[in-house]
Amino acid sequence: MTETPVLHDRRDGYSVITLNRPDKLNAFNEEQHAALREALASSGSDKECRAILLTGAGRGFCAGQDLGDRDPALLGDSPDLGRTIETFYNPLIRQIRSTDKPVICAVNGVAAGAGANIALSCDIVLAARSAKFIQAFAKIGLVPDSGGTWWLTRLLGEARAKALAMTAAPLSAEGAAAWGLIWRAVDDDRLMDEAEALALSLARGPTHTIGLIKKAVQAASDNTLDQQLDLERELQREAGRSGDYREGVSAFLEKRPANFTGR
Ligand code: LHQ
Repeated sequence: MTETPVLHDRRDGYSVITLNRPDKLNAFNEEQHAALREALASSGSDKECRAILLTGAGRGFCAGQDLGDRDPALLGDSPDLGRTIETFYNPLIRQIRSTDKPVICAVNGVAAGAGANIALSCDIVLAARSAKFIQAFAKIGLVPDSGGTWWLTRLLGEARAKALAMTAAPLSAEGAAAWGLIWRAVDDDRLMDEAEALALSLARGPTHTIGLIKKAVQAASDNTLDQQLDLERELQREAGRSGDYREGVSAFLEKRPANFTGR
């Protein structure tokens, strides 16, 4: 077992968080959950950190739950997996969705089970061309969790959602990008360069406004158009009072690059 289940690297304006149990394809045990939550929380509260990049060590991104830790043979007659979900996975997904900093996921290899759905909960997902997304749950008699049924249905529609979830068929990175499940598939050897360039550009962007954009887009699918128009009005009011709006317009009028401070 690796000593540090999550690596947390602070870079120039952003942080890189790496799931680090490569021998298990970064499958989650409780230590890895705690370390990831802690790394996300500390990036969230760090004023110098304006974007978060999540990836995996080794050849996989994440194979979901470490099944050795949830082996029914060891759990007794009436295991309560709902408790695992409520204690570990749901808070993690809520944390990723509610941090106002953009979370980029660089899917470096297979993303299976909850690992696929943790990737899909991030704001911008890049995947190595060799990576695959697998809703592996049905293969072990479980239903997709960590928002899987929500992401698949919202992003792909019922037909594809049901087929992927019921068959556990792997979906290639290119297929995921073509279907609109992720942002882009990139060549394997370019993945981290592209992901880091994206993190850096977001870190140098109007961070507060990017948080407002995240809030608006996430609210859109639950809102009517009228509600969304009202929300946009409120968020634009807030963005219009930011220093970055002032700077963005000055830079445009002066034909120079904007120097955003994130406030
Ligand atoms: C693993 C795992 C793994 C342990 C690979 N655990 N060791 C929530 C609530 C509570 C309980 C249940 O779960 C959940 C949420 C979930 O995530 S359920 C879904 C759990 N995940 C899976 O069912 C995926 C299981 N893994 C696989 O199907 C394959 O490993 C994939 C398709 C991901 C990759 O296949 P390969 O590239 O052929 O790699 P491999 O199978 O040879 O795995 C490499 C090693 O990693 C191997 O160990 P070994 O000692 O033999 O080298 C695997 O045993 C280990 N590993 N996933 N989830």
